[in-house]
Amino acid sequence: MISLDKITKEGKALFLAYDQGLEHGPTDFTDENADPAQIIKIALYGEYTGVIVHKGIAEKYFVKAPFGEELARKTPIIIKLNGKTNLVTTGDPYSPLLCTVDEALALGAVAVGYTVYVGSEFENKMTQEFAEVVRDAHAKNIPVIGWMYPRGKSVEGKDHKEISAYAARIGLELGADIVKMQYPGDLESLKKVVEMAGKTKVVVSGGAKEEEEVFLDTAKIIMQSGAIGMAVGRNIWQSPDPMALTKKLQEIVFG
Ligand code: FBP
Repeated sequence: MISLDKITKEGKALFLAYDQGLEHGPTDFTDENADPAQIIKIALYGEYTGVIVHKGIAEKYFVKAPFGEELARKTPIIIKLNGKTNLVTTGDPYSPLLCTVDEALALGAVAVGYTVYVGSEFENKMTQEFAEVVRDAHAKNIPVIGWMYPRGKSVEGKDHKEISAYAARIGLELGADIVKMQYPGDLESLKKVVEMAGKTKVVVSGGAKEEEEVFLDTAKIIMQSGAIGMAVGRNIWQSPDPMALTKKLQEIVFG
C-alpha cells in the first residue's frame, strides 16, 4: 500500500485546489486570488494537507517562492499532471497529460493527480494515461489522486448519482490511492460512492461558490459518508475571509 501520510492528518485530508487558472481561466479570479502567492499563504497558514497546482505554478511559486522556498514547501504540493481549458466547447472532453511524474517529483510534489472524464468518447485514452501515471508514481512510492468526473455525451442526462459510484469504482480498479469526486447531491449517494471506492479513499470537491452556510452543511454531510475529506478551491479562495472559513472547515474535517 502506498502511504498517504504526507497528504493526510490523522487519516483525514483537506486539499486546497488551485488548478482553475487552466481549467476555467480568469473568470474565477478577483484581485484577491489571481496571485498564486496569496493562495499559497492560505494553504500554508490554513494548514491544508496539500495544495493542488499545475507544474507552472509549482515551478514559479514554490521552487522560486516569493516569500521563501522553505516556507512555501511546508505545504505538501500535489501536482495535477493533466488539464485542459474550457475554451473548446465542441465534442467530448479529453484532458491531455502535460507533466510527467518525474517532472512533478523534481518540482517537490509529494502526490500527483490526473482527471479521467468517465463516459467521454476519449475515456479509453485517459484511463490508459492514468494507468501509466499510476505505474510510474507507485514505482516511486508516490500516491495518485484520480479526479473521476462523469462527463460527455454518453452520460449526459443520465443519473449522475449512479455514474459517480461507477466512476469511483473505476478509480479503485485502476489503482488510484484517492479519488476526488464531485458531490453527488445527497448522503446516501455519496455513501455508495465511498462503498464502491473500497480501499481507495474518497475526497469530495467543493464546486462553484455557494453561501457559506450551505457549503459548510454539505461539508458535514461529506464527513458523515466515510469520505476522508475535501479538495476545495473556489469556495475557499473566493470567500471574503478564506482563513475564517478554513478554520470552520478544519473543525468539520478534523473534528
Ligand atoms: P472547486 O472546489 O473550485 O470546484 O475545485 C475542484 C476542481 O475539481 C478543480 O480541481 C478543478 O479545476 C475544477 O474543480 C474542475 O471544474 P469543472 O467542474 O469545471 O471541470
